[in-house]
Amino acid sequence: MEFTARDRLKLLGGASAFLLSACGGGSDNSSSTSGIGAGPSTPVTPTTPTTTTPPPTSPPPSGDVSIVDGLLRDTFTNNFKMGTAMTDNRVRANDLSAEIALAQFNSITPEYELKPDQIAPTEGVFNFVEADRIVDWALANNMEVRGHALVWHEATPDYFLQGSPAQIRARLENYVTTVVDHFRGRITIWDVANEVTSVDLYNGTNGVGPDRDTAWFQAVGNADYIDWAFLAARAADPNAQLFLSDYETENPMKRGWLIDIVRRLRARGVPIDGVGHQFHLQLNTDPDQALAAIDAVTNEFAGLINHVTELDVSFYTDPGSCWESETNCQPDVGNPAPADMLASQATLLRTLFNGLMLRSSVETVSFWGVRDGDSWLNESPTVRSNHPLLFDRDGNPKPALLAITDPNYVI
Ligand code: 9MR
Repeated sequence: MEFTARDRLKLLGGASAFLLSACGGGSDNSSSTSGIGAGPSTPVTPTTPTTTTPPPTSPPPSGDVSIVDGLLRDTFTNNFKMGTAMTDNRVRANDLSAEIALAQFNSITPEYELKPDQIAPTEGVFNFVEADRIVDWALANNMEVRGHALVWHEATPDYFLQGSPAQIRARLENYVTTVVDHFRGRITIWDVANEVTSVDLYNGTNGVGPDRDTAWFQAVGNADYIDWAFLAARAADPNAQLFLSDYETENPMKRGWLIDIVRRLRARGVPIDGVGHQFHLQLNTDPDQALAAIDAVTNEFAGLINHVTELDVSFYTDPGSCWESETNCQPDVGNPAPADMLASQATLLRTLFNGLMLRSSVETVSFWGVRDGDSWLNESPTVRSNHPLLFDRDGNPKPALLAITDPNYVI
């Protein structure tokens, strides 16, 4: 008798506190549900069965493993919320990833429904249908919602950038005010500005000081648009937490520029509550550099919150030419994922999570998707199998998940 991942979720949902079987490849078959390493954690409390469905009479296929309902969020309950990106389409399709999200996560970031090209594709016309639906789904299931993102140079219709700086400012303020007001009391966290830090890491020509030379920067003539968005968001909902989020803060140079921008915002009295670190990592990323990014924010700005906003660990380390023109991309590693790479990923994430648990400024850690097949990294920078998340394509927990939730799991 074989069980699909969906079957096992149903069997386990809210009912059992045991692992069905051990994962192949080195697990010690421990069913420990305590946190990783020395960090504070709360053991998973078995919940009262809500169903009379009997447990399976035969074990699932060898090498298969299921996890108890709530294992992820409960492991880190004293440390931070566990989040994932999710789409309204997946929720409506009753996709397995949406089911896993309900069972394992307590923070949701709508992957694109809250972006300007979705909410206001035409000037003056606001469409909140999809955004409302996924936000209300998350709230109905007791999940926090991260609003992503008010200002970004991508997923933004051209009309936003037309006219004089004063016109651009008025349009941006109207957009931010309308959107934040619409979700006031429902969305408590906003990525106000996304990816505004210079990417001038190598060639010295693209950035302007710490600021990224985005279409917004060019249209306005400087980076004041960041200030405008934060001020409007604060005015529209004084209770929402306002974030600046960016990728590659694990790179010391980029991190330094981001810190420069935050320092400037604070010097100007611009309201910012936290920094989001996307952490789109690779197997060869040094997790200590990611932790150093958290520490840099905390050391420089006492009281600022840190979120990990888009975590994934790619199996590829491509040259810049792959991202720019899809040339010299690394060859497809195939599917299923190579065991040694799964182990490297597990080791990296265990070190990262052990460190995150020790840092009290970290309040939410979000993966950018649930199952490997969901990830943007299967198409970017080129079409290829990638395995960057905690669950495989069939919804089975990967070694990385077992490594971060069970200190006794042998990688
Ligand atoms: O994963 C997202 C993809 O589904 C969307 O089509 C795309 C454009 O809206 O955005 C992707 O998410 C990006 C995020 O918003 C910002 N950081 C990089 C993410 C991957 O491109």
